[in-house]
Amino acid sequence: MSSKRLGFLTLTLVVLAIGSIFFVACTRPGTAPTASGNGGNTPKTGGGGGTTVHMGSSDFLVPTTTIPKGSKLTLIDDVAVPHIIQNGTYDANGTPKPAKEPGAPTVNVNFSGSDTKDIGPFTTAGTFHLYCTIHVKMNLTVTVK
Ligand SMILES: [Cu+2]
Repeated sequence: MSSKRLGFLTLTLVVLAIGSIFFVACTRPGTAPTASGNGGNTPKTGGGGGTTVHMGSSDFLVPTTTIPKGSKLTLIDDVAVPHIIQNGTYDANGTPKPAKEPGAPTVNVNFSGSDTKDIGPFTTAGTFHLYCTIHVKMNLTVTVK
């Protein structure tokens, strides 16, 4: 009878182990690194123009974001990796195409790593492309409404 009890205990441990694996697997990709303590990468829009986009070691954590006309966009470098963000985009082949759309703010911002900077304000409605001149295919599309 003690072996039956042991079996139950083992089963319980296995279920707990599998459960925790699922928990980790499910929570990990969506929430991104929260080491910065900044509450994830979900773009937030608020009265103060507080839309944020996080950057990883070689990418924007979201490829697109939408902000209200007249507001700024806050870029947050989550890691100790530099980025140089300018107007333009990489094409499908990874070729950099510097370009500033009509109505786009001039963007030329250096991140030295683990820092946060505002760009804009974006005063014209439209779709604007930003890229990192260091990291190939590090593109961000900003839609201003
Ligand atoms: Cu970069």
